Amino acid sequence: MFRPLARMANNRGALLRTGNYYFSLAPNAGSSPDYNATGIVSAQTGKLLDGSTTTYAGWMGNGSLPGTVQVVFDLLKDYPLDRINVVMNSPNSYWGFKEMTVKYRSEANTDYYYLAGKHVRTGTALNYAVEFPLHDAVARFIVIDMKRSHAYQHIPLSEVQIYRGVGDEGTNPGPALTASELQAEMKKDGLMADRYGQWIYEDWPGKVTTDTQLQQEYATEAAALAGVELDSNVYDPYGGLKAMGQQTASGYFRLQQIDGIWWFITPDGYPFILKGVDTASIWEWGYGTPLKKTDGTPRRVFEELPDPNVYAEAYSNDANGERVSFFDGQYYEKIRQRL
Ligand SMILES: [Ca+2]
Repeated sequence: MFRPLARMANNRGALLRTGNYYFSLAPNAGSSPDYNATGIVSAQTGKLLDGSTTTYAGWMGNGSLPGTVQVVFDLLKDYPLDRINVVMNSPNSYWGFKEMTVKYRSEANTDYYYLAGKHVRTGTALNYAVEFPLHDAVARFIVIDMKRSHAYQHIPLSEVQIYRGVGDEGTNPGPALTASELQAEMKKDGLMADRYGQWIYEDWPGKVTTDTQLQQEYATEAAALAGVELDSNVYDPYGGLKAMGQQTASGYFRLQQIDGIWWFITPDGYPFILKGVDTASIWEWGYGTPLKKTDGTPRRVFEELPDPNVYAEAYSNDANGERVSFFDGQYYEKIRQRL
């Protein structure tokens, strides 16, 4: 029986052992040859893709070492990926990690996406592995961040199992990144916010996915509020409770004790209960998000920013730095629908 060759070649699940990787900090423990590796390590000879979960790169903790160590992989071209399994087997209880993030990007995409946000270590098992699904997303570059619980914790990294997904591999890839280019990759941000300012990596009821949905929500909200009016049989024009009886109408808001209880009194003389929500103003810059890092370079955490020509009010630049508020951006999007 004859089948087209392409159909027979289903490589889903095949382990990729290709390309190079680079450590942010040379491992000072574990199995050679990664021990003390300060340059590019080949996937063919390194210990992270050697198929053994007992060979590992390790970082001994001490008071002066960075809290986070990183490793970046260059697969040399784009691959569709099924999943990445990061194995961190500890020789004893002094080894482990606190949390881990994994992010990836394809060759053409300049921005990184995180895989499943952030993984926090649970339990105390010495043999630990974290699986990150990619669902055939295309990646050439992968960055793993591993954070210590405290300065003296040792971090092990035994094996990084990169499984191929279904799809086409990249064609005409650029040259392998140099050590300094790989260092630059490790410093890049991962995207966090979508074009509505929402967290990218989770879904929830009501999460906005289209402009049409936002417009519909405004229309629904406007319709719900259209019939709302003050019941003058129950309230005075300031919200004072008529059933409580009228006190002196002084023409201003004031306090008065009635039967031993202090009340707010409206200008018309009716008691009322003051319910306040603090700092809900859309002008409150606590809702703004910094656009730049402390070194002045852009934070690459936004999939798409509000168009500054349409939503100029979403931007501010003052003593707090340059900021964007998606709250304002959405606000003006809604207002625009009303016109
Ligand atoms: Ca290994």
